[in-house]
Amino acid sequence: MKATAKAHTNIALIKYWGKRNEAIILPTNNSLSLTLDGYYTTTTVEFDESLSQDQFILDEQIASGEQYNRVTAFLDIIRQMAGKQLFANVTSVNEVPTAAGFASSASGFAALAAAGSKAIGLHLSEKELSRLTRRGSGSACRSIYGGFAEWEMGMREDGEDSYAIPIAPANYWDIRVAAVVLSATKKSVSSRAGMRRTVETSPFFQGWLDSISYDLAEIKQGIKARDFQQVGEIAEANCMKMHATTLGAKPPFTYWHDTTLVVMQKVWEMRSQGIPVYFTIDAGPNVKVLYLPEHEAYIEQTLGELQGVTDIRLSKPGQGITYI
Ligand code: 2P0
Repeated sequence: MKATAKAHTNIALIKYWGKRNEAIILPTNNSLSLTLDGYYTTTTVEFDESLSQDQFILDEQIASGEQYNRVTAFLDIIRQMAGKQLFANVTSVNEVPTAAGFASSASGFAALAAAGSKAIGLHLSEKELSRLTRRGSGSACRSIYGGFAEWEMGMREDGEDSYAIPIAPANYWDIRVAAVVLSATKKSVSSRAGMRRTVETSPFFQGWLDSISYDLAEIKQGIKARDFQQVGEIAEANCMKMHATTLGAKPPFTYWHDTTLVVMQKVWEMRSQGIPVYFTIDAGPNVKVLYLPEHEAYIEQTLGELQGVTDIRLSKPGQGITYI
C-alpha cells in the first residue's frame, strides 16, 4: 500500500489555454510540451487502514487549506477508481524552486497520480495514468512522458479520450531551456482565473483556437526534422498569441512585467545577430529561452547581464515518470 514516484515539470511550446469543462479539466485545444530535467517532485503515498483522514506533508511542512484540499480531492478520484475507502499519508519533496517560475503543479500531480495509483493497487497504463493526472492539473498530464509530449484534448465530454501521448523521448534531441528569473512580485491573476476570464470575455480567444491546428502541425514537423528554427519560431509565435488573448479580456490583463519585455527584446536582438534563440512565457512574468547547447555559455552570460534578471536556471530534456 506504499509507493514512491518521481515526475519532472514541463514547458509548453504549444500552450494549453482554455477549458471546456472545469470540473474534470478538459481543454479547448491540444497542447505540446518538453519535459525538463532540472525540476521535479518526488512523492510517497501510503494508504493506511488506521488513518481517519489524509495527511499531506510538502517540503517537510504539514499542508493545509487549498493545497491540502486539492490533494485530498485528487486522492478521492483514486479511491473511487480502486473502490477502496482508505486514507493516505502523502509526502512530497519539490525540486522546483517557485522562484524559477515553473509551476510545481505539473510535476506534483504527475508524481502524486503515479505513486497514489500504484500504492492503492491500480495497474494503470501510461495512457490511463495521464488521463488520471489531468484531473489534478491539466498541464500535469504531459509530465507522464519524457521529452516531447502532446495532450490530446479529445472529443468526448466524459474525458475518456483526453490524455497526453509521447511525441519523442528525452534523448531524441538535446535542446535546452534557460529559465530567466525576474525580480517580480507574486502574480495577481492565477493561471486558472486568467484562463477562465479569457475564455469567457476575450474576442481574441476564437483567433487563438483557430491558429492551433497550424501551429501543432508545423511544430511536430519541426521536431521530426530536428529543425530548431521551425520549432522555435512556432513556439514563440504560439506564446505571443496566448498572451494576446489576455489583452482582449474584460477586464484586460497581462502576465508580463517591464523586465519580461527587456528579455524578449534581448532574444530578438541575439537572433538578429544570427544566434538561433527563441522564447516562451507561461502565465507569469518569467521568460523561458530555447537554445542549442553550443550557444549555452553566450546566452547565459548575455541574459545574466540584463537589469532585473535575478537568476538563470538551465535545463535539458527530462525523463517521464519513474518509480523509486
Ligand atoms: C501550459 N499553462 O500549457 C499552460 C501555458 C499556463 C500557460 O497549464 O487549471 O495549472 O490546473 O488545469 O495546468 C497552467 O495551468 O491549470 C498551464 P489547471 P494549469 O503549461
